[in-house]
Amino acid sequence: MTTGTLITVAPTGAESAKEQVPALPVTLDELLLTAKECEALGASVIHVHIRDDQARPTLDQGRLRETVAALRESTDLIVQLSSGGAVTDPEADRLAVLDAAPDMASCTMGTVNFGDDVFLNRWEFIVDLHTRMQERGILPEYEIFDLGHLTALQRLLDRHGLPHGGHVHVDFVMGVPGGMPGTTATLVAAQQMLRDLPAGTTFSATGVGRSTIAVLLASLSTGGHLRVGMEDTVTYAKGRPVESNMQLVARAVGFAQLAQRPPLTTTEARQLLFR
Ligand code: KMH
Ligand code: ZN
Repeated sequence: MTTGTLITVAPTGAESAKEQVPALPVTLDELLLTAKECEALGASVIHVHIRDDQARPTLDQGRLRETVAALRESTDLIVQLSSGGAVTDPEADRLAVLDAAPDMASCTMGTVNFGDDVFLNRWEFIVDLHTRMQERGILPEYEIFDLGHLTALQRLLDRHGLPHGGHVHVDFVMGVPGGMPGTTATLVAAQQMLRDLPAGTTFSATGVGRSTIAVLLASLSTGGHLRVGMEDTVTYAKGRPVESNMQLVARAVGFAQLAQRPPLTTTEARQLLFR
């Protein structure tokens, strides 16, 4: 059944440098302003990476807690912390992200080449993340960078049970150099593989870089949801840098409305994910 569109904004990420992308929100104030404006436009979930005073990616526990509290104070967005961090972050720090008690956290379902780097996600680490989230009532967003990650997710759920609350939500992160391509054909293949996952599994999709628009359109037309933001997209169109996350959310909202799948409110998003 086709529903409205869950729009997740991923405003910062861990990959872009502030010097190269000045519009990137890196301070708490910048993040809060972005979050409020994106919520007003139609976002209902925020996928959060934070930065230190030098704008470098960090998993500092104090800052994470402060960020979760401030987002809850200023917005009604569902707060999803990244447990992926940066490719250099140790597993212990990535697990400790859960101590900041977000509503959701990402859980990447396998190792993937990531440009010149490797984004390492060992099986035991994935199991640890999944079971700790189960125990603490944090809803995972299973990040799928390659089709085999869906097979790993099926194995995880078979062996270790459903997430807390029972709803399974995945996010296809497409077009990472080393992962699955951001094409309509690949998204359709990924969506077909969801048949092997529990009934009612929902998916979002995001296309990194040049695959942004192809993935956005494919996701809307196959009943999927959307993730947009400067974590994945820093060029709006050929030769035009993204001016703000709001520009990307506004574009996604426009496409969703054209598809007659308007953005879910934060209340509707909670009903979808936490029912
Ligand atoms: N920064 C990437 C290495 C996540 O947030 O969980 C991992 C990432 C996925 O962004
Ligand atoms: Zn991320």
